[in-house]
Amino acid sequence: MKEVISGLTLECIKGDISAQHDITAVVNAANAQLRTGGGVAGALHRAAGPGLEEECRPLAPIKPGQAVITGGHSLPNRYVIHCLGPVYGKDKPGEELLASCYRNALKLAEEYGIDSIAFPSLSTGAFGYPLEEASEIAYKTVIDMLPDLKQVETIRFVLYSQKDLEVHKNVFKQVLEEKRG
Ligand code: AR6
Repeated sequence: MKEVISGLTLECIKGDISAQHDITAVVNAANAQLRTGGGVAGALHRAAGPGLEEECRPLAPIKPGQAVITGGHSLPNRYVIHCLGPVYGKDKPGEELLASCYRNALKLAEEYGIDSIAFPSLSTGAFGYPLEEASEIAYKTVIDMLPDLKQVETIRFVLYSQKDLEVHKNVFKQVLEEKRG
């Protein structure tokens, strides 16, 4: 699903975050230590190679809601933006911390002149955030920021399964309807 809003393209697709060849910056669902892990972090660190963990070391630890940027190493992307999402039910307020991840990642993208950015569904794997709730926060936060973005032209959500993509599509439509009244 793809929509042009305030001149920017916002889309959601099924895919692997470590294989987004046409995107300048990919977002990592990081851990506080910015080390490799399961899910998204595992896929990105594997594809990037050991240089990514090395570059990450002096930037760690990060706090929930925070975002830091590194190079992409062997990934097809110039940059990786690492976000630490909240652990559901533990890091509070979860909604605000999750929204901060999306806001801080987009702020970094603007600072670095990044034209395209791809997000995974932060916090919805190992960190246990219910997908529907998390995706509502993601779309509301991103759509609210669109009018202020000068560098970013494309924002993509990459979902790992068809089921997750369907949830995202529905929430995306719903949030758009609410915003457009
Ligand atoms: N591409 C796109 N999405 C993916 C991929 C992939 N290759 N792999 C998993 N997903 P998670 P979190 C989906 O656990 O919840 C890590 O081990 C997955 O289905 O990667 O923020 C870190 O080290 C889920 O919907 O991130 C941290 O300790 C979503 O991406 C912790 O897990 C996020 O799942 C971070 O947990």
